Amino acid sequence: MSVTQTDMFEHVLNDPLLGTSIYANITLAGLSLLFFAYMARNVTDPRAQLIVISAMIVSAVSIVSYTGLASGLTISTLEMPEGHQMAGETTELAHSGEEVDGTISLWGRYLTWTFSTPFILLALGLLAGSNMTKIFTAVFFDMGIMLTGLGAALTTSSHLMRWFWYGVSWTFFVVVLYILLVEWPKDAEAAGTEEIFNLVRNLTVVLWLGYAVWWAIGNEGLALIADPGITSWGYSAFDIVAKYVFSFLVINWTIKNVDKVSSGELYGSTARTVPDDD
Ligand code: RET
Repeated sequence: MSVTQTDMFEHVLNDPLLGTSIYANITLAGLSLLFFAYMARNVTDPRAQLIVISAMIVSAVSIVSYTGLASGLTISTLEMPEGHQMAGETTELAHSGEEVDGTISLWGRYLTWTFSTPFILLALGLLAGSNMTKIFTAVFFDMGIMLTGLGAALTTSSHLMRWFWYGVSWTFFVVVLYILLVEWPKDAEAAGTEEIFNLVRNLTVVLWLGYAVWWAIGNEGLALIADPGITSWGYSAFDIVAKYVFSFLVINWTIKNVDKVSSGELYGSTARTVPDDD
């Protein structure tokens, strides 16, 4: 039997674990957006506004992401290749009790992380007073992490190729980690924002490592956690902290320290320095 989009929609609706992992985040993202808009209502400095907007975009993309999952649009049952722990597995549809081939993949997550996570990095880079080159590099490699992660999730031709994609994704991740752990701390120190930067940077690094490990042990990886509902709740829990708690910390600090971010040089390149008049 082939699985339709309606099947996936109904399955999410009738599987309490999987369903709540999705609906809870739509609710939280919506409430966060309203709350952040209220918090930042008096911010007029454009650079502080850019930090606030970046953080808010993360929640906005999250609503899109989870709506894709809730509607069944970005969920599929995938038949894993030979060698994979879930090869030959079937899934019982929650609404009909019917057994269908394959395991459930919430691949829409990886697709939409491509559009949400760059704004986490933009907020971090702006807080650190980074120049444009480092922000651009972090954003590009970050998008690479997510798109190759999508490749890993959707590849059904070969077990090895799934892990090859995973490895490629990690090489992109190493570049982002380097910027977060080596480059931006220096910038943040120079900008005098190291306290908040280090706090939200630590939160980001720990959680992002969590996502990468979770993929490896979840139903799409080694399937040490074979239940798609539990796998999904893991990401959903990470999302709550990596998106809404992160954004709250960033926005709350920014509205109280507008002076510290407004003077920063976003572009920071030598092209903008005015030559001495002699
Ligand atoms: C994947 C699998 C392939 C290897 C690596 C991964 C890393 C994912 C990360 C995700 C962060 C997501 C966030 C989402 C919030 O909107 C794609 C799981 C390295 C770091 C912060």
